[in-house]
Amino acid sequence: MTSSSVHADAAPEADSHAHHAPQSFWSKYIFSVDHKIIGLQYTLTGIFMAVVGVYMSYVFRMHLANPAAHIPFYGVLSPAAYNSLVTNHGTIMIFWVAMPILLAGLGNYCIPLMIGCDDMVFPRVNRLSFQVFFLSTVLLLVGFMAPGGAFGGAWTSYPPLSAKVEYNLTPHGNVIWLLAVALEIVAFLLGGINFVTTAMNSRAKGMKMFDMPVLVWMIVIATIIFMMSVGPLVAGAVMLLLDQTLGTHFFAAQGGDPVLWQHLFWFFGHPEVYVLLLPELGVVCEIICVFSRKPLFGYKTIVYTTFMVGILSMIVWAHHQFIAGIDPRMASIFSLTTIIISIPVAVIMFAMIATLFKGSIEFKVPMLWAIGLIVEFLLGGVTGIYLGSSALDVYFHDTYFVVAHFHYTLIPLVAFGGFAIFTYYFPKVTGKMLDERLGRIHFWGSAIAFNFIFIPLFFSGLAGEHRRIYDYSGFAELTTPHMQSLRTMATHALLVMIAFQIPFVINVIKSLLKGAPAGANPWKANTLEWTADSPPPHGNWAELPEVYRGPYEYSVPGREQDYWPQNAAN
Ligand code: HEM
Ligand SMILES: [Cu+2]
Repeated sequence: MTSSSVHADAAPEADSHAHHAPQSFWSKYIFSVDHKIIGLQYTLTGIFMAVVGVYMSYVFRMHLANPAAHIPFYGVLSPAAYNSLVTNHGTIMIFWVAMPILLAGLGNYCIPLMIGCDDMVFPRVNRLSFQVFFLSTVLLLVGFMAPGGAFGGAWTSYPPLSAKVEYNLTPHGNVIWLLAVALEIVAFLLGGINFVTTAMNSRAKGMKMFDMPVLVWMIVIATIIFMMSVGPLVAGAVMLLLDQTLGTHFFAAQGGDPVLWQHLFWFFGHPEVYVLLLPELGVVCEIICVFSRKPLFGYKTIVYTTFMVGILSMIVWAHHQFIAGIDPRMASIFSLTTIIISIPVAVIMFAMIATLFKGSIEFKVPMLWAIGLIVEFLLGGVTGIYLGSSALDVYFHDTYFVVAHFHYTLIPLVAFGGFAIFTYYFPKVTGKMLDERLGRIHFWGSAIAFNFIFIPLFFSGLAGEHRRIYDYSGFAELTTPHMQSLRTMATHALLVMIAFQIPFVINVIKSLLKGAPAGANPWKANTLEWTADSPPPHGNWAELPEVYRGPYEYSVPGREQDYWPQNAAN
């Protein structure tokens, strides 16, 4: 293992950072090859798209609470616009919010800093990955200006609806949507190459594989799952593009099979949720050790179990096809694998909870979000057990119970996890501390409101309310006052959750302008990123660190300080 300044795609003489420190605004911020800047570019684009995605949910939730009424800051929502808002809300939240913030942004900013090297192995490929991602973002949004409007065939893009213009009525939107998603996938493949090669080849002197922080393991395993599951989807996307543009029949009844797309999509789609879950479990592990001053319980068990999750995540996908006419014997097998995968996830959750046991816990804001994620995600996960049973899914499939279930897993990851990352690393990225009081108001307001958005939707789903329906007036049992009150409660809770983002925005602006200086290690943590300056300079350290121990030596008996940084010689 060489000490760690290897840049395969940079000219050799440019290796010592003093030489190619970026000079102009353009080379420093727009065309940067610095992993930290690229990480922030992904994160800021993701935050912008989160605003777009939440705005879309605001519009269609307002419509559902008050059908056909004028919606403030939008107007009256038409059926076609409803379909394209729901479709692009889902697409954006998964591909343009969760992926750039939880994987690309976090991975780019943290991996080199956590393993003690100056940058990714392929900095220029890294820059290209963001440029392709940015292009895919612009392309997706251009779809809204296309004649006929943006694609409205659902984020799962099932044919024949997605393949035939006479069905989806968006002649250009459907092709633009497909190309944007395909480009986004290319961007993450390019980025993923860097994550795996850098973690494997650029660790600091003395850092063995099992000295790496769990967050790095989680991001590397998530990247491998992504790379292993995305191939069939890319092939499927090419076939769908041919069906859309050249009228081929890959997914049409004449000689093709629409259910084939469902398998290709979910062979990627389900592992994708673990691609989003694992980095968040990594962040939570880091935060709970720091704020309970305890070593991580079962470090190696967590790493091995995560590999298990990775393998099992590849063999559960057909639980999305329980009612698509697949052989019931196959459905039983996928019911079994779906139930089994909850075991390793539970093992990791229990190990995290065991870490807290007898800890001297400090409920700082990052810790509140981390604990909130564990609680809310567990609630969401448990409701998945019902849906994993092929018999029960006959009733639940495509109802709001499903919508509530996956939001109870995805929002804890994206929102609770996203804010945990933001509040934990804000001091490192900016050199300033956030205001704790405003942080607490933001946390409690958002966390409570979140539950009141989706709890009513479990009940409306139980009562048979289907998803993706613009107008319920045709279904007498769905327009009772009770059902309408559930819809209204969900929408009002969303408005409350949006309102509680105001203290967060005030906190960020106030702290950027006059927050207390953070120093290198405000949380007294052990991992290497907290040994670099805040913010870290280009190249991260003047002298690359050397590692003498694992990342979680907290409250070691006999030591005066309750933390022991990995690079402290003694
Ligand atoms: C404040 C936050 C959010 C609210 C209020 C919200 C609300 C909703 C609602 C009500 C639907 C169903 C619409 C329908 O079927 O008619 C929906 C669909 C969806 N949401 Fe969200 N959502 C939020 C955040 C998220 C996040 C963070 C993600 C993922 C990371 C996400 C992913 C999805 C997906 C994939 C769909 C399915 C879209 C489709 O049917 O094509 N949502 N959302
Ligand atoms: Cu699934």
